[in-house]
Amino acid sequence: MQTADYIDLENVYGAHNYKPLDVVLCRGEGAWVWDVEGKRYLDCLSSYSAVNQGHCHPQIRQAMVDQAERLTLTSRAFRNDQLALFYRELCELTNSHKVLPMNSGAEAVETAIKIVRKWGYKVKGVPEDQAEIIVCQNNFHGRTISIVSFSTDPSSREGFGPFTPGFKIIPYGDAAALQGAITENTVAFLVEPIQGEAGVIIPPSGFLKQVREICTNNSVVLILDEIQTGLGRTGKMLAEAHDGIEADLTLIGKALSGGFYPVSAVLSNTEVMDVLQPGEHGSTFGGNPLACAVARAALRVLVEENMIENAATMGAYILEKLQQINTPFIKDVRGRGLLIALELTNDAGGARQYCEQLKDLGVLCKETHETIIRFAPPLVIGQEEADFMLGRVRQVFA
Ligand code: IF1
Repeated sequence: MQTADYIDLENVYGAHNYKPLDVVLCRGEGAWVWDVEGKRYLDCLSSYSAVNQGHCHPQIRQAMVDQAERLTLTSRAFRNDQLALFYRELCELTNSHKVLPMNSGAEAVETAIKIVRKWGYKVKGVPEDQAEIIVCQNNFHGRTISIVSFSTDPSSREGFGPFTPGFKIIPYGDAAALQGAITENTVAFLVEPIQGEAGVIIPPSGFLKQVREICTNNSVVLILDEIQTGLGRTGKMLAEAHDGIEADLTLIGKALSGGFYPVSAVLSNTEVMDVLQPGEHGSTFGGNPLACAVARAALRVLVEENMIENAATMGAYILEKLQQINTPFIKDVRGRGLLIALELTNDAGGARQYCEQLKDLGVLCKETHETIIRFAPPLVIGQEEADFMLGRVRQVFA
């Protein structure tokens, strides 16, 4: 079968909820992937930051194979010998007190919403069913009904009502708006340290510090969604470290498994998570031994192979070189670590066509919204690979 055959089959049998680039991949190694025609591409999306460690990292793969031969799933009705070690290693690496393991990012978000609501009623004294959670405009936290209930993106919401109540929306990066939106029923503020889907929007400096203070002063739980920004992507283990703060609840997913398996987690720095009692929350697959073994290896290689430092240095290098590209079609280049966006001017003709051209030149990236190209290569990217990518980007703007 060739590229067109796979695409035809997908169109016939699959739901049409995506519009992917027409490249059919069948192999990956490090920062590179290959399509079914044997053509090689530099992956500058990293499966939306789920393969920070590079594709098919040999040590993560080995951990997965070894564990798959021993034990894959116990359910949480019984204990397994990977979970405790996963908890301890994750807490030590992220300076957290407690972990609640789930599978997808959206599930971690849902879990945090349940925790802070319960905390609001049990500890803060909010009247039953009155808990409010504050979120930001242009947020992206996932696709479940509750999460799209507080999305401001029409295509995420339209036709999916009725929606879950209890959310208030404020502008991103506006600490005064947060202060103004808080009432005695506010239980939490949920925010991305950098808005990914919105186009790599970096808040004004000092925003997260002010947010931290406002949340502390008003007994509001600060939930940072680090599902995309966490685990090295921005050049720190967690993006919160750029602002020298700590969230009360931190959500991670994606790269927690290095792309081998869906693994997510809610991390807690406070007693908030203690409100959950047996039977009140869980998941068949959450915390299973295969997931834990994979995640342990994924975290280990991230640290041992200095991927986070590499994200900081290569990210700064790529950002600087992108900023030097001289073309009337680029409006802004911004980023932190290896989460980088090129925003095009309105007359550039749309980001999609540049992504198509880059694909033909051997670089895979994806537009977000009409005018923004996001570059988020695996954190293992080297100088030569960065130069390969930069050369191709210069070429499409020449
Ligand atoms: C898709 C974007 C990235 C996330 C944050 C929670 C989740 C995500 C900050 C939910 C997921 C994804 C999902 C993916 C596209 C993607 C994405 F373009 F939509 F914004 F990464 F940039 N919080 N992000 O970014 O995690 O339930 O998917 O595991 O195709 O929808 P999930």
